[in-house]
Amino acid sequence: MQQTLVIVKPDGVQRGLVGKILARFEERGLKIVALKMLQVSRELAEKHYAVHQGKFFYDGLVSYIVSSPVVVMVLEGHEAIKVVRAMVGATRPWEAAAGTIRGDYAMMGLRNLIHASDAPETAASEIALWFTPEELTTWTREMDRWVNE
Ligand code: FUP
Repeated sequence: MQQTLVIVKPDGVQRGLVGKILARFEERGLKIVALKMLQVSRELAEKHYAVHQGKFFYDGLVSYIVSSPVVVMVLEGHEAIKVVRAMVGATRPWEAAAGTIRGDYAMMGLRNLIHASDAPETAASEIALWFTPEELTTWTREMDRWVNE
């Protein structure tokens, strides 16, 4: 099973969309293996967005994610990275398809509600950045035999 990191960004928390977003992932069949709410430090934000350093939108991105608490989680499932990215929708919310999280709830630029890892390598490094190994649970979900064959 693959794991991916998802962050409900400040706009998602402020708009009261945490429950709706979590419900989508749970209903799809993804398993939550870690979940917490935190106020992001500038140091963590800079590490998370290191790949965007030097780009015109970098400063805004960092200031934005430290501006208000976020909810961060690790989701697990078959091809979880692709499945979650498809559910999140296009980076630019106005281009995101209806039915995706961004396409249903977001309108503009940085206010795109959610971050999701885009590849196995980034998922591994992002999970290690946001969670300690002790925070990652290993549990058996009873319904899994009905989700995964
Ligand atoms: P995504 O993987 O869809 O979250 O998008 P990226 O990792 O490429 O971008 C991270 C964040 O940078 C986005 F949430 C919004 C911001 N961004 C811009 O503001 N302008 C751009 O041209 C690209 C990204």
